[in-house]
Amino acid sequence: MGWLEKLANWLQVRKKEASILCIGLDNSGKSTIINRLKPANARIEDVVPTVGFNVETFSTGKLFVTAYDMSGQGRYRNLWERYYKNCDAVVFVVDSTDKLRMAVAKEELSQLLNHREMKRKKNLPVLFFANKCDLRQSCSAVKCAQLLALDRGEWTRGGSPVHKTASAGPGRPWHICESNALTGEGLQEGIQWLTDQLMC
Ligand SMILES: Nc1nc2c(ncn2[C@@H]2O[C@H](COP(=O)(O)OP(=O)(O)O)[C@@H](O)[C@H]2O)c(=O)[nH]1
Ligand SMILES: [Mg+2]
Repeated sequence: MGWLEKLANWLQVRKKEASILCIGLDNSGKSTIINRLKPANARIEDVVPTVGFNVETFSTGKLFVTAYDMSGQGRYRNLWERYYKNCDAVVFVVDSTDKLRMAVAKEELSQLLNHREMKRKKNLPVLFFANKCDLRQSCSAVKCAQLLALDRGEWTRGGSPVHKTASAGPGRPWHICESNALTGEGLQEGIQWLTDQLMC
C-alpha cells in the first residue's frame, strides 16, 4: 500500500469503487434514481427511456460508483445477465404503485437469483427501492417486500417476519427503502446501507 493510500485510509477519505447493476421493470424509476444520485452539476434535466443500457460513473458519499442502468423493457432484459459476473451489488427498483406488475418484477428477481453467477455470489447485497412513494396509490416498503416474497426463500433470516433489512444469517443481505427519485427522498438511506455492506 502506497503512502497516499495509507493516508487516505487513515483520514477515512478513501472511496470504495463499486460496480452496481441497476435493474427492475421499465418505468420503475431506475434512470431517475441514478440521475438523482449524481452530483447536482452532473444531472440531466430530462430522463428519457433507456434503450439497451447506460453506464454512468459518479461518486456518492464514500463510493465511487459505476452504475449499469439497464433497460427494463422486456426485449432488453436478457442483457442484464452479461453484467452479473462483475457487479458488486444490485439495486433493484420497483414502482411501488404498480401492483399489477409486481408479480412480473418478482419473476424477474427470481430469474436473477437463480442465475448461476448470482448463485455463486451468495453475499452480494441487493438494495431495493420501493420507488414513487410520493404517489397516493404507492405501497409501503414492507408491503413491497411481501409482494416480492422477500420474507421467503433465500431471503429469510431464520424465519424472521417481514422487515426492511436482513444482513445476517443464511439469507442474502438485502434492504428495502421507500424512495421518491424526483426529490431524492430515501435514496441516501439506501446508499448508506449499500456503503456499509461494501465497506465491511
Ligand atoms: N412521481 C414519481 N415519478 C417518478 C419517480 N421516479 C421516476 N418517476 C417517473 O417515472 C417515469 C419513468 O422513470 P425512468 O427513470 O425513466 O424509469 P426506468 O425505465 O426504470 O429507467 C418518468 O416519467 C419519471 O419521471 C418517483 O419517485 N415519483
Ligand atoms: Mg431507464
